[in-house]
Amino acid sequence: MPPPQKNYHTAAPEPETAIDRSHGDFPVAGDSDEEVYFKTHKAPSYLAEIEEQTKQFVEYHAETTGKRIALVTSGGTTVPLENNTVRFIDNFSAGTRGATSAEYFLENGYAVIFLHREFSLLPYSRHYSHTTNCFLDYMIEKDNKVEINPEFADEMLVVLRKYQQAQKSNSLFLVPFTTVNQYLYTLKSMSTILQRIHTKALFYLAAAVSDFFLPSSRMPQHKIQAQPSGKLVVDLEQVPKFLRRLVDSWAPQAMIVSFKLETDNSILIKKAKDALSRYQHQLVIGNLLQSRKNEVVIVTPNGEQEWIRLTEEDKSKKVEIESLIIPAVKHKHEEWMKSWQQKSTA
Ligand code: 9Z3
Repeated sequence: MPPPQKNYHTAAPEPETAIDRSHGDFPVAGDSDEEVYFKTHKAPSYLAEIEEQTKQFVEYHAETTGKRIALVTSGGTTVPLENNTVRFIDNFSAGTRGATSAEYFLENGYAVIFLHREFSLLPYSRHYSHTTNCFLDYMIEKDNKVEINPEFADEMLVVLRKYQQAQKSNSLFLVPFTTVNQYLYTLKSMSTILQRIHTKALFYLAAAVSDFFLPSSRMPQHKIQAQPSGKLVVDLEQVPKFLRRLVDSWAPQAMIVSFKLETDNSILIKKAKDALSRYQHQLVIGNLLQSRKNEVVIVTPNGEQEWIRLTEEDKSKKVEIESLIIPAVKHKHEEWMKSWQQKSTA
């Protein structure tokens, strides 16, 4: 009797074509950089709590409002150089793009998870929290009481109403991070939770995440002391390219929009295209450090480029470029959702 058929097979090579082992084995397939990263770096202690709150937020909108959810990342990241951190490396981002975009997502009917660098700008309060817009300048004293300066009151009322509406409708969920490690862990957890709403999730990755970090295995516990050489040499590693994982396994059905920041105009479009072909996501918004508040370019995987620019008239009316970016992104998101629908009915 022939041996019972096995319902699995192995990938063992046929004896006649077997690899000549005398030359030594191929290296065992290694973990990806992201896997190594998560194995060798601890999750922030508060992560479980944030996961629980995120689940509730996502569940609420999935069950009650049916809104799409935009996960907006915003602000810079710090790269600590010591465990008890006295020194760290940081970057310029104040979170203006992220905070402003979050407001326009809310206005365009989205619920927003705002994953932001702690103490960077927040939606709505950003109008009064920056050093050039100190909230105290909006106040006056009258009859021993504090009042809003009538000059600004109308404008403030508009912002206040929008802010309260976002709160009342439970449409804005604020989640802070500080370090690259906290950012990566939180993004990973949230994207997995957002799988619940499939294509209705949109990632808008505006945070300026550091490309380099100091692995925890090499991080000194205490403040770095003066060196005999008189120099401080810092040996950083490359932050793993997590975007690929986000696209192919953490949030495979979500629409993913990343930003590409350059300072040299001549390489911006090429770098945006490279990112799209490398990570296989849906949209890159390119911007230059110098002109980021006045123009951006939206680049799609099929090579289309759409510049969004503020006109002189827009600028004089204080139009914010995000008020033009978000409807364009929303439109692309709608196309993305439709393309999935067509796939599933085909
Ligand atoms: C951006 O390009 C944002 O638009 C800015 C916004 C950080 C320029 P602000 O906070 O600035 O409003 O002052 N964000 C993404 C920057 C980035 O690090 N992108 C990575 C890259 O360029 C890809 S994820 O390689």
